Amino acid sequence: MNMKINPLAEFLELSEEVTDALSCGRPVVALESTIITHGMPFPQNLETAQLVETEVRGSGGIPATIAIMEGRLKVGLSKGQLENLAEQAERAAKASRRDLAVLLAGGGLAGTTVATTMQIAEAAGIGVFATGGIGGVHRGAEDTFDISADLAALGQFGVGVVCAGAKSILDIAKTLEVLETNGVPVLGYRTDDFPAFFARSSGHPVDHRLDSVAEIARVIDVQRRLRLGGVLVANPIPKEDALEAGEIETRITEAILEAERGGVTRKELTPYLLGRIFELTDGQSLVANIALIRNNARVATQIANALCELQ
Ligand code: PSU
Ligand code: MN
Repeated sequence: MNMKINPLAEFLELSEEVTDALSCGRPVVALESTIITHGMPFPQNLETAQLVETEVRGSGGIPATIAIMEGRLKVGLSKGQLENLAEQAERAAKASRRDLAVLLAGGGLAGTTVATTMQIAEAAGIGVFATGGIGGVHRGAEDTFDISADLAALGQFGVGVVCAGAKSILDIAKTLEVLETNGVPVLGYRTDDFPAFFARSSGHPVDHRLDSVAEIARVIDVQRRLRLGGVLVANPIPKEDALEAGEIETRITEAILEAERGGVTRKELTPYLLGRIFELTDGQSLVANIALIRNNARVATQIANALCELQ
């Protein structure tokens, strides 16, 4: 396993349960924690994190929520640690890749983004990761150059990331272009169309449609063995939970305009937009958000299971 030679190993701290599961080839699913610290308000952030872990267990997997605590890379949090992170969200940092060294050197507390979670999951030997939506190319990036580090990480780290596409706070066409540049296969799980988080379709096609978790697991397996980087699995929000596309689009546009007027940029931009969308939809977006993450956790566990069967 590459864990031994990965330089991050020095800072890794796997829970006993995750260590055991990995050593006996049981399915493990990595989960990010920026959604806990910066993606949702308390106490919904804690409730969601717990529901997602329960979803993984219910599908026969072991959840490995990843976060930075006291300068250690935690893989698999105890009940108390998860509660702590959710309650202390206000003082936790948002750890993208450029923040890692500072947080490790200084002993900080942080939620990990998709980028950092992928990096840590790969170092821990975990092949599948479930999240809600990835970061990407922001609208207006031709002026701001605001492109999430998630897109570079997807090209680099050998992990399959199950998401519900990307929120239309992003420029989805440009996001797909950068994924292509970075060599990331975008697989649609039972869909031809890249989903737009709250809506099942963005109007942009995926690279390849695959209708079974076994086929997806085989692609992730080859990608990892050849060290080609990550795989993005796009899993649309369940029909019954999807929001009306026009309605949510109006709210998103409103939130983006407010951010521009308020001069919100850089690492604050994504959390700001997520928070405003939540407020502008009277919490309706949060209900959809929780439903799609649970759905992603379920599919990710099935893929992790199929990956175990290959090995
Ligand atoms: N998009 C969402 N929900 C989220 C995020 C993005 O719909 O919670 C979080 C993820 O952790 C993602 C990060 O990795 O924001 C991207 O932040 P930035 O755009 O600053 O790279
Ligand atoms: Mn950014």
